[in-house]
Amino acid sequence: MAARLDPFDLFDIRSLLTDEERMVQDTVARFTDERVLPIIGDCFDQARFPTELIPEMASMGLLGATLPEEYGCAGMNAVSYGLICQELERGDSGLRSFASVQSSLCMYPIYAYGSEEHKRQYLPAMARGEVIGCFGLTEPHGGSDPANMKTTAKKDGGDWVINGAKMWITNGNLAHIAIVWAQTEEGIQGFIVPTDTPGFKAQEVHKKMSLRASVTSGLFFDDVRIPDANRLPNVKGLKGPLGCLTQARYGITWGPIGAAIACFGEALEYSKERILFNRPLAANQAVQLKLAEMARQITSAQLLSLQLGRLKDAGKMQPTQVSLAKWNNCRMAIDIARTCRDILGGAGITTEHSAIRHALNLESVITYEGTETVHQLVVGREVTGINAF
Ligand code: TGC
Ligand code: FAD
Repeated sequence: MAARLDPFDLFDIRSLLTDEERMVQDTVARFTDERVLPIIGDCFDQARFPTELIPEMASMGLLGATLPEEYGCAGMNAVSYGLICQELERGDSGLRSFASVQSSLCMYPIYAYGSEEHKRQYLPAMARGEVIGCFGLTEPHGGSDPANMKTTAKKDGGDWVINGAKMWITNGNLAHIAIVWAQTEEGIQGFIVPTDTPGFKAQEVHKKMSLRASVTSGLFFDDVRIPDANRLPNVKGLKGPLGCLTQARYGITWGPIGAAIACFGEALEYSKERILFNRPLAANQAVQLKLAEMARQITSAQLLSLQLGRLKDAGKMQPTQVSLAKWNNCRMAIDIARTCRDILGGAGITTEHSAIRHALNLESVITYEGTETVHQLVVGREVTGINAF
């Protein structure tokens, strides 16, 4: 009889990875198993982001992982970055969120749009986890339409004066610097705002039922004055922040695969051990159909993200492809998490098991970085040629 397939890798995706990619995945997987999983349920209960893990994540090269070594970063490829996101989110979306924001939304714009001084000043310290960043794009009146930006930056001599507010900002109360997008007379521009600048305030969002092991904040700017040297000089317009989102959304296509695998693994074990009507739960056709569906969905998502990563490494990835994969993989994961919660019965409603925590987290993941509807409309625009926004 042929050897049984790995239920978490039915199409042997591992064999498509390079030795280096496998090593990255194994290293982060070990970190998640040994350092994240033992504490993350309590962190979620206590609404606490485990800041004590930041130095370890930094020492593994997980912050700004794809940026060049000359700036103190690990110089990994896009597939390795994706695997990092997958393994972190197998622990919790909050850990992956932290790494996404630091890497793709803060270090990337400094690298892509910043001056050489910006890169030398910030990137090595951010890779070491000594300087934490947050990314302020969304505003309270509507995140899906960032073109309608009300936060302004007005030139005053050699300075800029920023006024306005940003909402739902990951890492807001942890951050030493905020990458802030503001409307100027020359269109939207990005600014590096040290969070100790007078007039800047970060206020943590409480009562969250999702991403509880992550810091989410509102940012308020009341005549925040910064020098022109803090402006990102190499981009103007909405394509600046949207370019960062493409990087982060790419990573997010991988992350929910990890969350789905965590839930699937837990429900698989549980359903084999739980005896109901004199047989294991997993012996029922109705349950096997659910588990088989999960394996199918996970396999499809893995293939989608791997191909996306190969396209990205070849410099060919298109934003519409990222939208399709973000939509598909978030939908796949949230459906799996909810079904796993159901398979666990009453036991599924506490954070002793991970399904409800992942399901709740994925409510944010399917909303941030472009809601499911936004990504559907991006794909709709591509296939019809008609802009429905
Ligand atoms: P449009 O006005 O047509 O385009 C403006 C310019 O941007 C370019 N562009 C892109 N560039 C790179 N990547 C993309 N994905 C891009 N999409 C557009 C475009 O070519 C154009 O350039 P140019 O040179 O002609 O000026 O804008 P649009 O119609 O394409 O955009 C509409 C829409 C709705 C898709 C966009 O506004 C959008 O994506 N809205 C959603 C906003 C969003 O995702 N916000 C996320 C905030 S950050 C966050 O949630 C972090 S959570 C992180 C965590 O905790 O993990
Ligand atoms: P809205 O834009 O008001 O959307 C409300 C509803 O309307 C949604 O269902 C949407 O799909 C729907 N909708 C919108 N347009 C259309 C349309 N044309 N047709 C049909 N339906 C439509 N932002 C940052 O800038 N930085 C961060 O670090 C960050 N971190 C976040 C962390 C968390 C935990 C969360 C929850 C959000 C975070 N966000 C961040 C914000 C996030 O990007 C926004 O929540 C998201 O873009 C949606 O914006 P909104 O919440 O204002 O919803």
